[in-house]
Amino acid sequence: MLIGIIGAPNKGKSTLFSAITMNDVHIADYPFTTIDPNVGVAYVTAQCPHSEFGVSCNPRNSYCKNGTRYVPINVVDVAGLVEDAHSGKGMGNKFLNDLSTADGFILVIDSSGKTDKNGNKCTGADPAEDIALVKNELAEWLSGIIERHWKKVYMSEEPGAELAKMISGIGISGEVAEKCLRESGIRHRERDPPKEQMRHFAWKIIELSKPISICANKTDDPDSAKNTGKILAVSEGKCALCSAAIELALRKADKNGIIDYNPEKREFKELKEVDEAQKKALSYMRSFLKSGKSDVQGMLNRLAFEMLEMIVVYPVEDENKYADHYGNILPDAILIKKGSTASDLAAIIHTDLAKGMLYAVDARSKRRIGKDYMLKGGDVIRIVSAIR
Ligand SMILES: Nc1nc2c(ncn2[C@@H]2O[C@H](COP(=O)(O)OP(=O)(O)O)[C@@H](O)[C@H]2O)c(=O)[nH]1
Ligand SMILES: [Mg+2]
Repeated sequence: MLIGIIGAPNKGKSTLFSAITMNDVHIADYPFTTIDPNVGVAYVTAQCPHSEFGVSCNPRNSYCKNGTRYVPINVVDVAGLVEDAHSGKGMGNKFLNDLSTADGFILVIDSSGKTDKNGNKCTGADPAEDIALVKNELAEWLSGIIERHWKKVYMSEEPGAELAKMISGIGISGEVAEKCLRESGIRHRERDPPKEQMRHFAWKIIELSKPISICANKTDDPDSAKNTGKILAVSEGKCALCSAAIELALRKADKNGIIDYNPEKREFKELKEVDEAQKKALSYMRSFLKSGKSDVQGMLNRLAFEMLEMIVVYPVEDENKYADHYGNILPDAILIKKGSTASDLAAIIHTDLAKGMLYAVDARSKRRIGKDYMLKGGDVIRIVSAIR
């Protein structure tokens, strides 16, 4: 799973990226600091079944802390998207194209209203306008791609299938593409559809294929409070408040062994004696977390589990020990689309495992389940296959 962090310059994308990946990327105060897309690993959280089974786990592809399993996802931090990026302004189309492989987006906006749409310092900007700007750029970008290849589509007997092929990187089916075409009022065999309809069509495709979570950043700024109401109203519940700067400070303090930070519960324990200044900073951050003005982990989890409809399952090779054949207990946590079956899980683990699959076993009930068993979040599953 790949999440793209998008937004205009200076909204805090790299700070957020740095916080959730704890990678050191260049964070600075001027546009276009990020020259190459940065890809890093962040985590979504799920309850680890180890405590339920009364065992201790040995994770391999993820990690477990205080009963919570941290499951990796990929994140890409992209250079600021400015108005008219689709026509080559700023870093232009290269970045938009880099994003086509993302499954979903986090759109970072500056809730303090102290940066304008180009990322320059100002006062009283309307952060909600940033949302419209970025959405517009995404729609223009995709409709540009479609327009360039439109001839093939309108010549085709199956325009939906042709479209799906053309934008296959976006992961949309022929039927859905056809439905979007109809809803945008574009007629079959239309040689030159009006621009507005094309843009509408492109936006529908993005909405269906790439969920966007709005990240109202810089909520630590006192001016933020007067804008958050409007931001929440225009983002249809798909919005999280965030202070990337405070999240980064907390995760750094955790990494340096000063605190034990639980990003899911938004609380921390102090581990070391600290000086007066640090004490003050920690006490400020504690009350900030309590105020509910930042929920970075919640944002990542909602994007993965609600908007992208993923679940976490735990494949094992021994349903009695919950282990792989080396004896590692609950080694892997796999993110898989809701609605997937036991045989879909087998295919993710290994093509041979899926080819020779006979049945599966639910490690909780120890019962045999069919290949078409629909997986539930938290399932611990053994795949039994004639080929290993
Ligand atoms: N007050 C405050 N400033 C922030 C926050 N996040 C980022 N910034 C500042 O905003 C500026 C731009 O941040 P950066 O992450 O480079 O933005 P990008 O251009 O969107 O990647 C820097 O001066 C950051 O320190 C935040 O949560 N609160
Ligand atoms: Mg940046």
